[in-house]
Amino acid sequence: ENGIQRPKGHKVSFHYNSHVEDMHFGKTHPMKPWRLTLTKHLVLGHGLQYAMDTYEAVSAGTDEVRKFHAPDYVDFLRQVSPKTFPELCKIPRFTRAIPPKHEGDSVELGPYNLSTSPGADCPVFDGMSEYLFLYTGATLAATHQLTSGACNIAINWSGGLHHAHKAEASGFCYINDIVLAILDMLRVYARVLYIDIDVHHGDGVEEAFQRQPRVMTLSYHRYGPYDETGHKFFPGTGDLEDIGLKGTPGEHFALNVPIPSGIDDRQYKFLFEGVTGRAIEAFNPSAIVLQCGADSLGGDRLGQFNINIKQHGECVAFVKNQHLPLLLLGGGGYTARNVARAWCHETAIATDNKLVDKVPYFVPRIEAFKGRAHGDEKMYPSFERLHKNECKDADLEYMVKKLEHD
Ligand code: ZLM
Ligand code: CA
Ligand code: ZN
Repeated sequence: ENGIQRPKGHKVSFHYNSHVEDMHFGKTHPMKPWRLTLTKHLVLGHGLQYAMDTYEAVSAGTDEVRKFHAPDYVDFLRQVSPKTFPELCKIPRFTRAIPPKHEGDSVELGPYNLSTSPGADCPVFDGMSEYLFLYTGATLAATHQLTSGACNIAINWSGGLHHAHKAEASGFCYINDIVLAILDMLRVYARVLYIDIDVHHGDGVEEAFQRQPRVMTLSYHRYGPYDETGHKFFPGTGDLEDIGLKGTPGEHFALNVPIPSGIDDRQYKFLFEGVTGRAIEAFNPSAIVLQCGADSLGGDRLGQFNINIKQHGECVAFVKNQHLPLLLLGGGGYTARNVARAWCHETAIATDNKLVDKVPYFVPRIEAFKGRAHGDEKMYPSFERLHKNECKDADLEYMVKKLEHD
């Protein structure tokens, strides 16, 4: 009676394993896997499971992860935990990866940019190894559903970790499930378009395919000085001029849309639909991967954009309307309640459903997460805190001119 129906004319598969929710990056670390609990409960509360095929994910295999990552890095990730970390750091094969110390370093880094210091972006935490291979397993299962033709849209909200490098963790990302998915898709599809609406630059994916004309990467992100301190917004790459590795076949097959803070719905829609539409026209992809990082929403703890869930969802709808095999992945998103609302809304878009205002079925309240949650996290407060910064249309003009030229 909530009116949830299976989509007509296409199939959606949803990949998830609740085990990833139990992980803790550390007390005040911005990445909170329990945002996936909220997402799951909203999806189930609305009855969206009846509109798709749902699959419990299993861990990715070592060999599957080695298709992109260095063998020694994969071995390290398989074995690492807070208990084993000090011993692993002494093994000669791994000590090569320990970066030199610099005066004034606040966190002590171990091999592969991993650390047990409290302030680290990529901490070593309990259950970490299981977590990494599970989110990767979910993405690979979703990919297989697509490439085998079992579905047209496959979803894994626990994936989309776009910063991980071949032999280095970066920005809360350890295994680059996106690169692994695209490598697998290239066995079936002639050309894959990767689109990234996370507020951060999708540097790991761009780097992996910078010489590759069969993959076009397109990232929309905050770019430029973070604040008055002059520090750049992470990861500091993704300039308009970065178009793939010069002198290789991959040149012109990377696109970057650097955006000032405070961009609103209308401006984002204009940029996203204009640039994505042209990219699809020119590249003629056989399949699309969309990283749906929810830290591009207004009010995000790390993000600096002003876009609403409605516009975020319209990006998904625009890509879906291309009627190509589509892999939908998560990514960033640090104000948990908004992440859940966005990804539930986008699950509804993928399955051609409209959600009712109230969740029809019982949904456990946030109180269930006491001890892990910050006191300020409530389930459904109104969505009002927007960033003060305003993005002037003129700030976007230069970019549109440049992109039109290319
Ligand atoms: N310091 N704790 C987005 C990845 C963004 C690099 C500056 C660490 C944080 C942040 C970690 C508990 C995606 C940087 C930051 C402080 C060097 C970033 C631990 C707060 C905390 O309270 C924190 C003590 C931590 C990290 C803030 N880190 C904010 N921004 C970025 C990485 C990932 O959304 O794109 C995809 C999932 N890192 O700015 C520093 C330069 C480390
Ligand atoms: Ca992005
Ligand atoms: Zn992000």
